[in-house]
Amino acid sequence: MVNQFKNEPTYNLKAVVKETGIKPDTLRAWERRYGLPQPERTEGGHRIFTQRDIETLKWLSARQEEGLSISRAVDLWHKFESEGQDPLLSLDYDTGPATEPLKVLSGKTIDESRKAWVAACSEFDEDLAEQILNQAFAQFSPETVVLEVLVKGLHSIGEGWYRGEITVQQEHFASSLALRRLDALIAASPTPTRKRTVLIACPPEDEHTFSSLVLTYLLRRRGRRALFLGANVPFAQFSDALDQTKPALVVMTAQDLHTAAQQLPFSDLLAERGIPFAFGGLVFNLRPGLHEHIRGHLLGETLAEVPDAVERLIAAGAKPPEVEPIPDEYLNAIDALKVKENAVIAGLSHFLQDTSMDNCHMALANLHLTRGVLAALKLGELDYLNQDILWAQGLIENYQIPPESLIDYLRTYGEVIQNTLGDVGQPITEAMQSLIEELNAG
Ligand code: B12
Repeated sequence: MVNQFKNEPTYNLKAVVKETGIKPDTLRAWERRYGLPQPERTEGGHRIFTQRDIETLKWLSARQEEGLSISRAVDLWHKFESEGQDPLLSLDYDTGPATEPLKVLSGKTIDESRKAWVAACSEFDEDLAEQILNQAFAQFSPETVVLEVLVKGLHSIGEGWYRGEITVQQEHFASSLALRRLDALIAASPTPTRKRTVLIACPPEDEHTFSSLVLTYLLRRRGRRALFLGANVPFAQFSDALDQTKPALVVMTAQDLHTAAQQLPFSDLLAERGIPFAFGGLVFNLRPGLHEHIRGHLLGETLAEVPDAVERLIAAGAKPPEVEPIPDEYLNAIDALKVKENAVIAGLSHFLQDTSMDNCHMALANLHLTRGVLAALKLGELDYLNQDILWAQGLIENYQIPPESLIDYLRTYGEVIQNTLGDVGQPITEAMQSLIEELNAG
């Protein structure tokens, strides 16, 4: 039998507990009941484990994460051994008919696992993608696999889509595999040991549930009662959910400017009710300082930081920070744009009908820009639009759309705002001009 893991007894119980996250009592019980693993003893009678023992424990724990009971996981281990296979090198434990020979081998680094997973998803090879994940879970801690394979893998798939190298179908396929695995991990996570609840939600119109699910899982692994409310959570009746769940903290994740602003009514309500509010997501990483406009706490730049940040906030009973009031001219522009949004869109369609822009792109651009403008006004800083425009500029270049169409579009948008809203639309018209200047300069 292949045995690539070192067999010298080297690690004491404390080191093994730290490395595997398995409690000492559980380790002893597995040894007593199943003889798996069976560490040697020092002269003083203390257990001393080999690297292989550690890998065995991680393997058993990974099977539990996948939903197997410990006795079933041990049976599976023995089944491999009885077939002359090393369980640590075997993933093909489907009890159904024989499947294709394994295409991956154990011992990959986590970076290699991620690349292999992304490649398998891009090939729509579901079996292989799943095998790679199973193997990674047997080799590394679940947190490592979630953060290093799923999170970074989806990130690189998203960037590939942006560059025009990955199709929407490949991205959706990879996302759905990642989401499915996270659901299974969450369903199999241990019963909470910490009583107070963390309520997690995506703001209205944010469909990006993946990060919220990751942080739900990370918090559950720490024994925290984390309740995920789902995508696109409406503000209406949110107060009732607070009454029912009495959270110690509410967390929202937002990936773009529009949904960052959608958090504002929630942050105000939570501040009024004295419930701490925290948030994070790509939009905050791309716009330093944006978080200062929301009455809550930024949880950091990465998902890995979230569990510690959450515990710190709960322990401190964090009070909401004060935010600068929004200038009156912005408030007036928001009211006017909301009332006349349909007229603005009709005006844009009229002026753009003879350009190269097709109706579908135009409808998307109108929706995104108007939402972006409203969000930037509500967050008190029209410069936050710059990032969106740079993103749109990169996207259209990557998809070979003529770059001047963006400048034409922004100019028309400014003119339509001027015609429809009059003076009250001045901050928006000026913002369009400065965006055009920036694009021309760059
Ligand atoms: C999967 C995906 C989708 C799926 C979501 C499925 C789901 N249920 O989650 C679907 C198809 C629904 C989708 C839709 C859209 N998407 Co999308 N999507 C993605 C993708 C590929 C992954 C999103 C994700 O889970 N990110 C989490 C991880 C993988 O991303 P990350 O940025 O590396 O995360 C790091 C940090 O940002 C940070 N972080 C992330 N979240 C959080 C949360 C907290 C609390 C903290 C502290 C930190 C943190 O920590 C991570 C590192 O540890 C990204 C690509 C990307 N780069 O993120 C695009 C992306 C987010 N989507 C994007 C866009 C534009 C859209 C759409 C508008 C597309 C469209 N034309 O309709 C819609 C909007 C839908 C909506 N109303 O919300 C853009 C956003 C651009 C921008 N910068 O504003 C991205 C970046 C793609 C791109 N490269 O352009 N999307």
